Amino acid sequence: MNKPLLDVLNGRIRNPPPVWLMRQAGRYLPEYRMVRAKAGDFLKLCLTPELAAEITLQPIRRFGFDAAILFSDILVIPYALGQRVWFSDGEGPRLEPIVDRVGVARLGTQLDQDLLMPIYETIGKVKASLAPAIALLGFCGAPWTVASYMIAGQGTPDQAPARLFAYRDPQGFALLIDMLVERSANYLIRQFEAGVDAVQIFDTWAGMLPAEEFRRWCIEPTQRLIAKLRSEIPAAKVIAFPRGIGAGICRFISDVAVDAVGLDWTMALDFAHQHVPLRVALQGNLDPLVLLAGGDALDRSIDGIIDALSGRPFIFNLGHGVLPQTPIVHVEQMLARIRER
Ligand code: 1CP
Repeated sequence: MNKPLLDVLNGRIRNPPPVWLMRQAGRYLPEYRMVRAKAGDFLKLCLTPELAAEITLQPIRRFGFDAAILFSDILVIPYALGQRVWFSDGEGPRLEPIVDRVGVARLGTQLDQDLLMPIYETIGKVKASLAPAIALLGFCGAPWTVASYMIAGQGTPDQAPARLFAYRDPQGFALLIDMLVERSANYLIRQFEAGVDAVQIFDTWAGMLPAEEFRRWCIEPTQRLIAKLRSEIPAAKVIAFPRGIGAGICRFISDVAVDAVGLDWTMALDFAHQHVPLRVALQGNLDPLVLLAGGDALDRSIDGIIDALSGRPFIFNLGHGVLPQTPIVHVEQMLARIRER
């Protein structure tokens, strides 16, 4: 069956481009807030197949996006490695911080697959009720981004705790990164076996590192993760989202074998178009704030992106996740604009 998003990942140009949004299931949707309120606990939501499948499908029913993304979180990996993880309301995720090498050694050596089983079950359920033209995306966090939460124990503006850890004890930090490479590859392999069509690797904090550390902690581990994934699933389609890397995209693309790269909203599209070879699709990069603002600014931004990238394999998306205050009519306006041009 013909899935526009997979077509693009296979190097073809689609007009209009396929579209999905990072965080397309979430708090801007009243139907999400209802299920979320009933479930109470966010992790429970991720680990209950009926609820996670329902939430994954909500934005597809409402908007008809070209891809569904598994509803889960990047922090289920630390959880399955035995770290304490919880989500306190209004404050975001919390983890028991890993402060030194001893803390790294205390983690489980294997993923607790029993804990992750509900996620693979969710994939099966979603797959069974998804129209054939719609792709199902799995995902994981990149090792650097996941490690940064494991060390800080929470979101931070600059990932200082993980950067300090890596400067003070590079070998100890490498132990954690290597463990995440192995386990995340294993997790993605299981997602493909359960039925996802492609995966996205979220490296939200890739842009926080100096060039040499970017190479060592983002580029190199991500490349190893993908190589390990493809040693089991040779045809695995992979989208990377290394946020905030600017000109670092040149190095990233030459060293990491991805089928598409997600651009954050600060990336200049003429630069990306010029430096990313045509065999790698581009994805992005509408500013989530312009989707919130709506109006002429939204139409102009959409036109600018499509005009810049419609001559190459391209997937329309935001430059980061949908903001909770985003009006639903603006998402409808966006889709109409993309599809009626
Ligand atoms: O209160 C709520 O309802 C929870 C809000 C929420 C949601 C809807 C969190 C907590 N996670 C999610 C879902 C989620 N997270 C998805 C689902 C699929 C989708 O629709 O896109 C995905 C892919 C993620 C991935 C994720 N989690 C990332 C990478 C992408 C990104 O947005 O940068 C990161 C950094 C996280 C950690 C996390 N989980 C939740 C929050 C609020 C955060 C960010 C914490 C911080 O840095 O302050």
